[in-house]
Amino acid sequence: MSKPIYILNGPDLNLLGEREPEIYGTDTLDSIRQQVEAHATDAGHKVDFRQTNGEGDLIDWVQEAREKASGVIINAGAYTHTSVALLDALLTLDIPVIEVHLSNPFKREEFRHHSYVSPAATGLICGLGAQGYLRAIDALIELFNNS
Ligand code: DHK
Repeated sequence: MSKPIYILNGPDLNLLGEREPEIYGTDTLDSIRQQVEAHATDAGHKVDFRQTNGEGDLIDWVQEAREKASGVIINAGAYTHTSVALLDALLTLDIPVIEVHLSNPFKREEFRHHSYVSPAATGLICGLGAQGYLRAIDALIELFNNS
């Protein structure tokens, strides 16, 4: 069995469903996890889906992914816009990384237009809500198949 795809979610994403639904949609994080797991399983892949409010946890998980993951899908929440430490951790990976955002940060406040994750990402999917996670799985599988 190949290594799992790590799906790493940052701060406040545990509140999906309640938090600004007009921006982030009404799906809960648990419902997104179920959709993603079913989608990956159908395609013959395993996922390890996690959420934390801590910057250090995200960095530890990215470091763990160096050995244990086949690819990483990351929605770093607000750390996207603040964390050089997360960028440095992501730059150590030699597996594909897809950055995901439920909303389209480029349509929002100026401070959300800059991402510290993007320079380390193979690709970026934003503005598609929960569907973005499913498209990120598809993108990773395509990348695995082409490598
Ligand atoms: C989630 C957050 O929590 C924000 O801080 C980002 C991102 C956008 C999202 O759209 O998924 O700015």
